[in-house]
Amino acid sequence: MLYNIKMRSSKGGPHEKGGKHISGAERILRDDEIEDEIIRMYQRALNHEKGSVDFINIKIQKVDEEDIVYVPQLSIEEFDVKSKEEGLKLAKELLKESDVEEIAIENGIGSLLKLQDSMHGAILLDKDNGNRLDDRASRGVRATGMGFADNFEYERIDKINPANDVNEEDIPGIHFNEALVLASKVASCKGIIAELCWSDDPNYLTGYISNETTYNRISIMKDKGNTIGGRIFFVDTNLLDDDYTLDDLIDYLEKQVVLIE
Ligand code: PML
Repeated sequence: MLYNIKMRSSKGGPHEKGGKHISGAERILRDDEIEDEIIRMYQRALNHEKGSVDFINIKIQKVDEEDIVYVPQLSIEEFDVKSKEEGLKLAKELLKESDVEEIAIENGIGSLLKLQDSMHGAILLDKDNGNRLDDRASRGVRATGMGFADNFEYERIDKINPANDVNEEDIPGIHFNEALVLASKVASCKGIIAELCWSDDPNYLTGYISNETTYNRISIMKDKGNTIGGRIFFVDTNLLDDDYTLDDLIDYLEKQVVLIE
């Protein structure tokens, strides 16, 4: 039996009542793995670099095995840069190689740089003209319902980046592992051709550009101390039609359970 375990924490009340998002995590686990993970998530919510919380929600939901889709993990490329400027320049090149048009690249990076607060989910942008496609304002579209098919991967993939001066909640590489799982699910979503992301954790400077095959990890994409991060999903609207609409694409991101192999 498999279960989806989700944690979200905030300050100033629950997210839906205007609380500020502090942290979130998600796993898909067997029943015998749940207890330890709940304690880890609770501790992680309590001890976060972004500050103390007054709301923690931990949800456990059974997953029907016949509803699971299995998709491959993206391959990983690592780029070591010396500054945010170099990182953002490289990000633009990688997005261009991923078939995102210049105007959409500028809008995507500009949208993240202009955020006044971190978003809970992602902004969906048209990869050709850079127009925003979702109507979710600062909430965005949250990709959820994913995990490694083999949870041992969370311990095995250990890629610590010295640029990030963070306490990784006793699980080395946790940011990376979780982002890799999310990006692999997003890459499997019909219509999405690329993703841009950097973290809202003030001491975590690494970000990535992923596309349909590769997770391109860039060592520095923002200034140290910056608590604002987010995600942009670039959508090829030519792949949408009456049988597969933007709502179907969003449903896949939000509801389809996906395990990464
Ligand atoms: C996040 O915190 O959600 C973003 C994490 C980005 C991880 C980048 C990496 O280490 O590869």
